[in-house]
Amino acid sequence: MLRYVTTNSGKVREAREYLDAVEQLNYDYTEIQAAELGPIAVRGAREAYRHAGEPVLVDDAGLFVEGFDGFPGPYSAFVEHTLGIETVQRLVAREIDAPRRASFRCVLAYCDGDAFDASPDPVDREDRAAAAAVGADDDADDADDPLPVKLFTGSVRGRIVEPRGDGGFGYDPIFEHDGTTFAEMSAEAKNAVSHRGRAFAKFASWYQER
Ligand code: ITT
Ligand code: NA
Repeated sequence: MLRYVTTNSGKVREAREYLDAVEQLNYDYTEIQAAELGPIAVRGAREAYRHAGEPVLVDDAGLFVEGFDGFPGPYSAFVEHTLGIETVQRLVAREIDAPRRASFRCVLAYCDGDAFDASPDPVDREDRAAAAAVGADDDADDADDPLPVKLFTGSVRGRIVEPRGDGGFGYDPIFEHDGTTFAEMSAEAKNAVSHRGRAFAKFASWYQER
């Protein structure tokens, strides 16, 4: 049984479209402080696997505002809970000129205790490049942890706008993609273009083979 390790039920709703068998494991693994999502997800997946003793999938995501050099990025959850998304939107509106570009990124980290086939498939190649981009290889202080973790990534570009819509979760009301905020989209429409949808589409096809 695959455990999707998250405290966020919004993530679980979206994952269900790709994996109907997925079971949420509401476990708050340690999130290390890092400038990128990759090392946070890798460390989290190892800790969650050691905790659960069965296959786990960890999802680390964030909102990266271009004009703020990627902030809040890996600190998105902390910033959502301290400032709130409306304050983030007002700060962006005050400090950054339109079009106020931003992107959502998602890193899925899978661990089942076994090693992975090294033969590169197309998804592998794409994700290895993306994993390098999210800094998954820079994690010097646990480079000697032998537990293998496989990463799948997804991202989507958009812009920060005044809040609209009441679907989705987190920063969805202030993130507009092609004229529609993520909170104005159905879960299916969001999945079709979102960071998480893209990462899950890759993960699901790989996982079905495994
Ligand atoms: P877990 O770590 O337990 O999975 P979390 O909500 O803390 O849950 P993250 O650490 O990945 O998740 O933090 C991601 C932050 O970015 C958090 O504030 C989310 O609300 C937000 N976020 C992630 N994916 C999002 C999405 O698809 N739409 C809107 N906001 C999102
Ligand atoms: Na978290």
